[in-house]
Amino acid sequence: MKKALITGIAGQDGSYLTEHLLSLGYEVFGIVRRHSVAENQNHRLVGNGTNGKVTNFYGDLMDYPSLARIVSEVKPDEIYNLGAMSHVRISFDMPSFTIQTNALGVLNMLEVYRTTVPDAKFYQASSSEMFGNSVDDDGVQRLTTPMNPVSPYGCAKVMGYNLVRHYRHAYGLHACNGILFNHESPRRGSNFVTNKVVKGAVSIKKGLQKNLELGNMDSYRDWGHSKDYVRAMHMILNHDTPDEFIVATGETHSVRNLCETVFGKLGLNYEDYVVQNPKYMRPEELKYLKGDASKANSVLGWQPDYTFDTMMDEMIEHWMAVL
Ligand code: G4F
Repeated sequence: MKKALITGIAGQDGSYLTEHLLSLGYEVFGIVRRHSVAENQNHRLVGNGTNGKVTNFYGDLMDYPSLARIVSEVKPDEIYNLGAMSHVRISFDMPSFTIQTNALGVLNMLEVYRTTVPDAKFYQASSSEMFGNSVDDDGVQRLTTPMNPVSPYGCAKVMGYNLVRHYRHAYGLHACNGILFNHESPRRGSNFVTNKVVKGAVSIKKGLQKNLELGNMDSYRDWGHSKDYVRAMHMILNHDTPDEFIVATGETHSVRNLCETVFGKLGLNYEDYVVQNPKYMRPEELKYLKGDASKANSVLGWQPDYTFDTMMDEMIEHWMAVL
């Protein structure tokens, strides 16, 4: 039985990855940060079939002793470093914490990995936010597109990405980067735009809310489903050679189009309800993302199951049931 250790196991991707790895017969271990509301620590892992099947430890990417203790105890075959401060706008409010967690935290994990279980495999959750406003002439970001991050989050992720490559080359480690474009699901935090729009539109439909306040409506994102993307993580890590891969749908939608689609599916016109609030604008905005996942498609055989439409249907169905 292979052992996988997941940092950030309590997040959207951590919870779907746990389910995927359990279905493949892995023994799964996770690291969770202490939260003052005990129930909030692992609510995504409760009631989805993983109860009692996962061993979680308290730890933190900034707490080297906790990482060293957990890795020596578990001796994982695979490490998935998904832990991060994942909200781009909030990274402008907490730049130092973001850099510490998303850059130095990667360094801490890599050091523990190198010195404790160097024969294991290491996956780093790299991000399309690293590209910033770089885009090739044909309107696509690919592995050769320069990285020009436009947020503390993006800057930190570039450092993590480079550290992983450096550790691979310097120490011969099986350390990989998955550059994942935006990926969503009903488990997405409701302060990210997809779930915020879906939850808001369903609340309006049910008469629970009058309007929805958003920031920039004219940015574009390449939105896939987290369930599809965690499958790619496992494929990336289990490819013969450690490498970099982009995971994306190759389709882009504006936030405005997201609103139009979601409100439209509920028989509403978004223009009647959506208002802009400068509070949700960013000091510098990443305007456009559309990824080229052709290497993941051809080398790994990865393909998404969800489309933008089926993902939105699933998210709407979720909030219709919850609210
Ligand atoms: O949903 P978002 O907050 O996602 P963002 O910033 O693209 O970051 C996500 O994807 C990255 C991959 O590229 C990940 F690395 C990162 O961890 C995270 O998962 O915002 C998407 C777009 C932005 O352009 C934002 O300005 O939606 C725009 N937006 C407009 N109104 C809003 C809002 N975003 C949020 N969160 N809230 C709003 O009210």
